[in-house]
Amino acid sequence: MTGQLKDFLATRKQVIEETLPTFIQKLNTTQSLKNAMLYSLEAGGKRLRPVLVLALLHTYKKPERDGLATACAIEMIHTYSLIHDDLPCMDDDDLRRGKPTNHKVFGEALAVLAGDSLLTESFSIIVNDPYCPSEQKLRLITELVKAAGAEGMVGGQVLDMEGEAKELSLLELQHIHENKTAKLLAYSLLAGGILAGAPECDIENLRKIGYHLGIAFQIRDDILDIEGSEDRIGKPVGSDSVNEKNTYPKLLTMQGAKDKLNDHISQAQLFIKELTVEAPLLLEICELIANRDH
Ligand code: GRG
Repeated sequence: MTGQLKDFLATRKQVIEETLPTFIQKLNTTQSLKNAMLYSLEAGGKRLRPVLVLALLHTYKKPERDGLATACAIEMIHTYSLIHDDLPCMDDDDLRRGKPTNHKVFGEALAVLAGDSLLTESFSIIVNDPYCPSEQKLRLITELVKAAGAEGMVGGQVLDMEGEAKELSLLELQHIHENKTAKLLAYSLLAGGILAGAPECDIENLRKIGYHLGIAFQIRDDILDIEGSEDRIGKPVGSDSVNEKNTYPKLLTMQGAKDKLNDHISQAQLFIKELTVEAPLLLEICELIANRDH
């Protein structure tokens, strides 16, 4: 990773981490709910999705301030999905981001409600963004619903649950992860493009880049569940195999999964080179996704 990318990631992560709690602190609601929301939001994480929004504004030489609210809204939706995914009725995990999961600290009922609030408030954050024109807000929200709802992440989670302990084809696995993981990640790029006023041809390219990066991100996740270090990923390794999950290494062998990951990264980089702007930062982020260790 070049010093420039390292610096970009570190500085933008800090801005996002300073801004995220401000949206929760100002809510006029009970402190116990705010505490449960803040606990998971402040538990760390790579902040990849919000950083991608800011990277797009940077790429189009637009003020990053214009993307900050949407970036935080996406991170809140991502955090809600992790809280719900960890619940006993889903993956039943005790550790997330190196800390006890939300329901272990606050109980199941408050964990469900903290997730619900993070999801709902994220829409309010976009609607109330003072830097974003109304037509952009409408488009941002329409696309967000497609990425995070029944036609996206939630639908993907259901397919994933239904596929457990069944032998899936590669196409079926791809379909699950396109919905469960890739669509929200792709939305981060798309939202950045919309906020930056990118031309329509670029917006369509950003969807393709997001698809390939999202699948690559998931393949790397599957690989890390076998080869990763518990300290780095913040949760036990080997849980996919215990939960009889269908994963890329299981379907393709470890080498096959690594080859597939590289194919998706190359595809993403090809589409990045077709954008109407030079995007060295995005090219480097592709490498980061391919090689991440957490
Ligand atoms: C419960 C509606 C609902 C959806 C859950 C995203 C998801 C769907 C579940 C998470 C399970 C999982 C391990 C998915 C694989 C890819 C993924 C989203 C990993 C976690 O994202 P990171 O690595 O996490 O960006 P950090 O902690 O860095 O933010």
